[in-house]
Amino acid sequence: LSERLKWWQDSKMGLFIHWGPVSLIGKEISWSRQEYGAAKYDALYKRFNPKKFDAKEWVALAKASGMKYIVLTAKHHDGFCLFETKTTDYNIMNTPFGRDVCKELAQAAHEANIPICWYFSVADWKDPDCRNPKTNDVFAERVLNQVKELLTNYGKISLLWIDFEGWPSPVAPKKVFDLARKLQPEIIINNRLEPFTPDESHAYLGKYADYTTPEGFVAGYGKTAWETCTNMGHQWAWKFNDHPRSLKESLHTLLRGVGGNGNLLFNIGPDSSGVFPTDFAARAREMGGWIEKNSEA
Ligand code: FUL
Repeated sequence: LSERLKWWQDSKMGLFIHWGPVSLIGKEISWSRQEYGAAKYDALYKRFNPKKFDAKEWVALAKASGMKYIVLTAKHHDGFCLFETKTTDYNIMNTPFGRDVCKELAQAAHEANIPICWYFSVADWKDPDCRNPKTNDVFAERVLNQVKELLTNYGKISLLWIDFEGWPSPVAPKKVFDLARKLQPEIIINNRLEPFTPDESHAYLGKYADYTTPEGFVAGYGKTAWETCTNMGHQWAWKFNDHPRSLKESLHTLLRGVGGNGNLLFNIGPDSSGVFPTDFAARAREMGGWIEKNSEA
């Protein structure tokens, strides 16, 4: 496999973070929007004020847990941007919090020398132009501008975890890949933008992608680079009364992946105050301790 992927394949485990105003209600990010009521969901950001958010703490947790890269939902399907953007008012700067989360996390990650990466959905359930036959071109431009902001304003971005929620993609895949690779020549990009395999296993590498992304299960595909993404708990975003998997199950998930030459992108959702739930943070640190203890000097 290519040199460009080496740091990432050597990393073995990364921290996946699904976060946004939805953490105020403890429901699933994006997918709960309809059921909860789109208007109500879309207004949550007006009271999103995660005063305890401390980027350095997040980075410290990843480091102590043996997680060697961080992937944050800069934008999920609900369209909310955790970064300052000129493309829409629906962003973190217009919350009572008013601080650019991506900027602070990128800065802390760079200082600690841990690769920072963005999860980015090219879909947007709030934006009426998305997949609108008349205005989708305008929408696609908007999305490309967001990609440009995310890959220009925050220093080195090591990986782009692109996603969307159903075929067809509202933005031409090649445009996203070309732009990303132009702005960040060494960037690693996942396979989610190209057609899903029929069983939705995300096993199809596609023409442009670097690696595949099995979700919720551990499985390698021949020589293709791969990374399982799954939850330490039971939902991507923070959930009331959730609890982490046991240490044994967490480690099994990691080791089955590593044994198959894959990565584990382990997800924890911070709460609406900006903090990782104590039991999740503790479990993550336990994993780090186990790795430390069982690694050769
Ligand atoms: C899926 C998304 O729809 C989920 O909400 C989550 O972000 C997962 C990693 O990818 O396709």
